[in-house]
Amino acid sequence: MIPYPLAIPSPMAAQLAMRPGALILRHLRSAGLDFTPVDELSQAAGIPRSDVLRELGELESAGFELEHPPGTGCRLLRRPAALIAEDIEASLGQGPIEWRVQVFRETASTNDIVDDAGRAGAAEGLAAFAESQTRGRGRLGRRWESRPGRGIWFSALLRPRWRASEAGRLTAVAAVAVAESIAALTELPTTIKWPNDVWVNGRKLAGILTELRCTGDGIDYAVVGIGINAHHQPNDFPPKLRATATSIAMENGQSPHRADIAAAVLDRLAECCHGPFGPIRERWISRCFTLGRTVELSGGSAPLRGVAESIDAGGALIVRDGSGRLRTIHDGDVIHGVES
Ligand code: BT5
Repeated sequence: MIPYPLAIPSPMAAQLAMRPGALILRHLRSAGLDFTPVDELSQAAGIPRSDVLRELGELESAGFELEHPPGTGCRLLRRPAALIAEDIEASLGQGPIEWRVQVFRETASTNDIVDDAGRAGAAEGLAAFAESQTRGRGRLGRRWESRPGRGIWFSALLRPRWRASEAGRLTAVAAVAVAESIAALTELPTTIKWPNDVWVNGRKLAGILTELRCTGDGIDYAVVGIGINAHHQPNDFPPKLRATATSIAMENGQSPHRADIAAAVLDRLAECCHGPFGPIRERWISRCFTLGRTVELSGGSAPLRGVAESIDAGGALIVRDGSGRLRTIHDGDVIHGVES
């Protein structure tokens, strides 16, 4: 597991507020192509001048192209294509969660990193990203293909004050956050397939894996793992996925910078988790193409065929079965368009 740059992958590191490098980047970005004096950067980041110079050096070694001739100040010319924690943090808005971002070059699964932190008592708001996952996973032990550098693979630590029976909301809010963020950045017509997929034009663009630990009737912590295909071309997917998977670049011609997508999703995830679920449920319903269709369910619960009618206040799917009875489904796989 190799963190980058210099982030310590421990719950302790996760308690720190936004890094000085992120504050410097944010300030440089807002100045555009104007030079910013080092003293001003020192004030913006709350660190001494000498530390600003060290931070600038670290940003350069992470791939940021900076210009800082002696006595003139500094300006930002280019950001690297790689995912950098400071870059994501600098792109975040001000929301109800203060995200603490870590980026790993390679790890088994970002869900494991965040689960360890959650179990050790870390506060809500840790977001662990990886350029590459060697054992990225989906639900029910399935594999998640995490082509290095092509996608956004991350997990967020949340501690929602919801009952355990409302845990289905987590996947729903994450799906809304992903679908809306990508639609806002690209205008792609993103849709949601219950319970955890984001699709574009009939193919899977993103998946969500929610894992949680409950205490009694409440949720102690939740790990919301999100995988978004960004820069993939068809050959980046294994042959068996080429007919069903897609990426932002494949649908849109190109992808926004992954740090901007990541920050947009984190901002929306915080907003959706901390607001009332009612309006989020409405947003979910307006994007979901599972509703109103005849579906066949397998996986989580006993096999069932019926018409998907809605989701309830806990995020579960409501299906009317062949005998007209309403059934509440908490997990499973959906096949659409089955004749009843
Ligand atoms: C999911 O499971 O869709 C959840 C995916 C969550 C991935 C994230 S990445 C960060 C975090 N760390 C992890 O280890 N996981 C999370 P499920 O609904 O079970 O779908 C899995 C199925 O999607 C596979 O069986 C394949 O058919 C398909 N699939 C695998 N990789 C894909 C990809 N990159 N794009 C589209 N489809 C994929």
